[in-house]
Amino acid sequence: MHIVQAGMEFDVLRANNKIAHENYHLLKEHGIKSVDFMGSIGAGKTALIIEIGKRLVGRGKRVCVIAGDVTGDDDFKRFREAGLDAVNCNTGKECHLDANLIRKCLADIDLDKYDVMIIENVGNLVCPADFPLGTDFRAVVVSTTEGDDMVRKHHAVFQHSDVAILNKMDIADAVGVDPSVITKDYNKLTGGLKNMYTCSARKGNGVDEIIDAFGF
Ligand SMILES: Nc1nc2c(ncn2[C@@H]2O[C@H](COP(=O)(O)OP(=O)(O)O)[C@@H](O)[C@H]2O)c(=O)[nH]1
Ligand SMILES: [Mg+2]
Repeated sequence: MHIVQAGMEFDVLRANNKIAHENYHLLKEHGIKSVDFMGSIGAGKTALIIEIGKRLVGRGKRVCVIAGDVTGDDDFKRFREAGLDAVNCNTGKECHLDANLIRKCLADIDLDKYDVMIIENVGNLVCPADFPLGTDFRAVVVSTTEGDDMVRKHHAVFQHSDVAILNKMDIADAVGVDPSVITKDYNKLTGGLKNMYTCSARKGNGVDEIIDAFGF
């Protein structure tokens, strides 16, 4: 029984990776750079994407955001209210986006209109890691309010991400978290090869450095 389940899981992941590959090429054919933002509920993904999106639009980039959520359109509305083009993508009950859902979203978007595609994944530090969507970059956002053990507890999502971000630096003191504990854990996990970006989506500090990391 266990072996059958493992086989099924392997097939699902393989099918996802194949479609992710197709999404990647579709985005490339249209000259679009893309990033998938993963992270817990409340880490500040929406706030950070709005800040990044607005700055990119200010630099003349044409930006589209895909708002991934289990149900509802709260984040989609926040993106639109911030003046960003956005598409809502509900998973129904799944705890992560997958490449097939993104393929369906991309089919409804006029890709010639955009330079940058930003995807907000469903709030979750576990499941999205296994499901690449076909973006150039995968980013993980954690925040000081989640405590100082996020890297130690969630190796996989950090190992599967190109860019790691620690948000809510403005309230680290207030919640009694030392950010250096988190950044040191990340350095240890990545063998010192990569640094974690620190920022405050609320205040705007550190956001330009994250944009530079993507090369948008
Ligand atoms: N103080 C502070 N609050 C933040 C920051 N980023 C996001 N928030 C707040 O944290 C809450 C969750 O943010 P949201 O963007 O919805 O998180 P998401 O669930 O990851 O998309 C909201 O009330 C935000 O205003 C930050 O850098 N500093
Ligand atoms: Mg959100």
